[in-house]
Formats: sequence, C-alpha cells, structure tokens
Amino acid sequence: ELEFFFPKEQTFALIKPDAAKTHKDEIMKKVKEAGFSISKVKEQALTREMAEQFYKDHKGKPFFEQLVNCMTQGPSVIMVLSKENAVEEWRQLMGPTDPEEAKKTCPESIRAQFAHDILSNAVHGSSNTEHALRSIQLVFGELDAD
Ligand code: RTP
Repeated sequence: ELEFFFPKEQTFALIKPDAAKTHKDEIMKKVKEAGFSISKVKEQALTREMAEQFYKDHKGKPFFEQLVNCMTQGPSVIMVLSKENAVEEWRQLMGPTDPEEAKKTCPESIRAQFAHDILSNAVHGSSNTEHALRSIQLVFGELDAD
C-alpha cells in the first residue's frame, strides 16, 4: 500500500451552519471532485467553547461575538479531509475570506460560489497541520471511544 510510504496529509474542514443548510450537497461534490478523501464526517452544532477554540486568535476583534454566534446557530458539517498537501489545497478550494474578493480572484472557489458575506462565508479550514490536528482531536477525539 503506497500510503505506507507516502502518508496523506490531513486537514480539518467545516461547512458553516448557513451553507450546511443550503449548499451542503454542492460543496461536498466540489470536495470530492478536487480529489479529497473524506476520512471522517459528522453533522453537529458547535458549542460556544468549540467555536471560541477554533477562532481564539480572533478573540477581542470587533466581529468575534458575531462569528461565534454564526458558527453555533445550527449544525455544521465537520470533516477530516485527506490528500497530499491537504491543508494548503483545502484553503485554496475555499478561496479568500471575503466572497466579493473571491468572485474576482478565485471564481471557482467555494466561497466565490456559495458564501453569503465575509462573516457567513460557507467554509472553514485549518491554516496549518498543528491547528488541524488540534481541531480534529477536539471534534473527533472522544468519538473513537464510543
Ligand atoms: P477560516 O479561519 O474560517 O477558515 O477563514 P479565514 O482563515 O479565511 O479567515 P480568518 O481571517 O481566519 O477569519 C476567520 C473568520 O472570521 C470571519 N471574519 N469576519 N467581518 C469581518 O471583517 C470578518 N473577517 C473575518 C469569517 O467568518 C472568517 O472565516
């Protein structure tokens, strides 16, 4: 098995509540078409604690409260994606934070196609492998036990 020699990178990916409600199937289709394997998936509303952990670098910014509210308002689709260079490639598929910019510079990206605005911008992805591992453990860690 080649994966023994070239283990795939994993990233943590999430379809935010607004998009999970309206564009889930289209986004999942793009994920698969881009060549990601979906190693784990579950639908779950994030707790405030989880949302604050994912975005702790933004604590204190003017949009932090809104961001946590937006992230906890309903179920998200939470995934572990595997692919070579998964962290970087998922961020590319997401596109820029602001969908208006995404439409101009990355029209094929998920945010260009499905994001509502800069806050409700359809998807989240870890920015490095360490963050990815931490988020995967936070969401899926306890799951293996039950
Ligand atoms: P993410 O962390 O969600 O994967 O997205 P990102 O790296 O592209 O964006 P980041 O700068 O880390 O911001 C995290 C999330 O905060 C919201 N945001 N709102 N109102 C605003 O100006 C503003 N800026 C950022 C977005 O939901 C963004 O995804």
